[in-house]
Amino acid sequence: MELQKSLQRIILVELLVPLALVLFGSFHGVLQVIFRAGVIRATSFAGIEYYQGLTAHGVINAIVLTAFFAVALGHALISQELKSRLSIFGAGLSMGLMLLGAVMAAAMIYTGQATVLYTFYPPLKAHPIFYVGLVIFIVGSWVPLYMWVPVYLRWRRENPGKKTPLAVVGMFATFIVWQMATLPVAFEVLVQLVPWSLGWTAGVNVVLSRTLFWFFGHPLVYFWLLPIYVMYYTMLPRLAGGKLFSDFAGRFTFMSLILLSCPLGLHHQFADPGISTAWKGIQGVLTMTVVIPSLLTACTIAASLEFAARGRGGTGLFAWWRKLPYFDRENWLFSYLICGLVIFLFGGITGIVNASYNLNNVVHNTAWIPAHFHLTVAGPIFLGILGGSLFLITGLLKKPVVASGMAVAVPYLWMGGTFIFSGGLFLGGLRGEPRRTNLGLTYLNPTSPSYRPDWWISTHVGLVGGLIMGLAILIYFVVLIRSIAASREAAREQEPFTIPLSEPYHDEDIAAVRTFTPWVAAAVLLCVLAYYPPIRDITKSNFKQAPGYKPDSPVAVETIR
Ligand code: HAS
Repeated sequence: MELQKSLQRIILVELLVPLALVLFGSFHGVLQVIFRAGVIRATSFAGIEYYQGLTAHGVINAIVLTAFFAVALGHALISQELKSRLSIFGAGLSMGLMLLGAVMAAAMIYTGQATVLYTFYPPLKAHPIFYVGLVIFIVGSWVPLYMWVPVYLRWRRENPGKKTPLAVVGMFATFIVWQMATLPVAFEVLVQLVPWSLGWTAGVNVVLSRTLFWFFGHPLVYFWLLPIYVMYYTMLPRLAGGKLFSDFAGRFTFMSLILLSCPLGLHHQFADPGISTAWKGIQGVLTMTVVIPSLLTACTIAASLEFAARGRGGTGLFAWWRKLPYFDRENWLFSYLICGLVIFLFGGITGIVNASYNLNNVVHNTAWIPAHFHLTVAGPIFLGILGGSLFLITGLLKKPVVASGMAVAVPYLWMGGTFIFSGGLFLGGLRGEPRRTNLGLTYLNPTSPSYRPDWWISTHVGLVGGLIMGLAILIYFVVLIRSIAASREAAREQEPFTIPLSEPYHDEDIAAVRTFTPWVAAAVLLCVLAYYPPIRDITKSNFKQAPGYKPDSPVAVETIR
């Protein structure tokens, strides 16, 4: 069944608009490494302040791009796999709200009225329009789940006893996690930040805001990861020429991420005052449990790749790796997914370091942390989105991918750049180099009393990596624009566009992963157990209400209006 024409147009807008913004987001990323290496020794460049650019970089790349991609991929997969038409009104409403919210937030960032970084927690203070824009964006991203539920229930009635397609399970898991995660942040924004930014309240309980933010912020990373896991489980084995080793492993991973994504955000606050060490310790242990679905994914995907490689004549204990289609131009999407997996091995290991309560003291708020998250969100997630978007855009437009050799080069260049960039940041982080700091003004400035010559190597290694990443993005856009400009392919025009999905090798049917209800109920219960005691302690503590600040000044600001 071909996707409805109007849905196709909505999906195209949801992919193309954020990708266009990524040009700005990436430009600010490249500027970051230049500032940090001390090549630019100024508070601003081209009229954009250092922290303003950092805010745009984080909000565009980590929030706007990821959420739009999840919605677009979800629409395509749910419609295709349930062979159902979706509500165009619902899809259009969701797109309209998300675009409006993104434009409001971007306008405030670029006019210098929302320099609050992507975490937007107080005492950094933004214009009310920024917060209202965020709320509208989030509400828009809630709509798809409520559109898909009736479609899914109808499918279940019409297909009694049939297993829900794995891709559908994965997309529902993504948006259930998103729904649960966004409730606390909606409370933070509506009850604390909007009244404060309007000047109705004098200050904010910062510890409460940070806790509500990280209640959202950690599941946010699984909201980013889940659509990419959907691609790993349902598309990668087929792209490799094989089958998914275990269907159960996929279902268990998706269900267990519903259960485990939310109740562990305190591992971002190991260094915060006002929260007992007992609850930090408990959530630290829970953080280690969320590693399990990812380790299961590593084993299952490796087994699926081995099955495919042996089918292509691969032999030996490890030599079969050589038979995978790493550089196949016809199968260019494989390279985006495999490079993401290789990067994620290192992102995952460094996440386990961060989650260890004692080791976290060494790396917290240092350059180590952005090194970790560029091997996760800027690794598998970003490459999955770049590859997935190019695939969907050209597929829906029935156009060929022009310069497919260049398309294959992008993920390898990006992977090399990311490893070099993150290598520099890891090294710097272990030597105490701070994150979110315009190092060129002070620590990388030989005339400053704070000069740290021992940070020169790490920041310059980071600079080289960042420039390579910037080059990879430019090449990607050359491929994308040339492909969009190419003529339609006659052969493709005859065929309906479908996303190629893998068959399972082991098709287990296990009752525990058949329905969402017990997993969602357990997840809600676990969240209450994990968060009620620390939030009660915070609200009973006598914290002073903090006034607003800007990131580059130690002096409190008046209400920004
Ligand atoms: Fe994290 C901070 C712990 C995963 C993103 N994380 C961050 C921040 C971001 C982020 C953005 O406990 C910074 C937030 C800020 O601005 O302050 N993280 C973890 C842990 C995991 C983890 C335990 N993080 C992610 C993912 C992210 C992400 C995924 C984005 C999508 N992280 C932390 C902690 C902090 C933190 C602390 C706070 C630190 C602080 O002090 O501020 C785990 O989920 C990781 C599990 C993953 C694995 C890897 C499995 C490997 C796979 C690949 C297999 C490869 C194959 C192919 C098969 C165990 C699936 C091989 C092929 C060949 C050819 C070899």
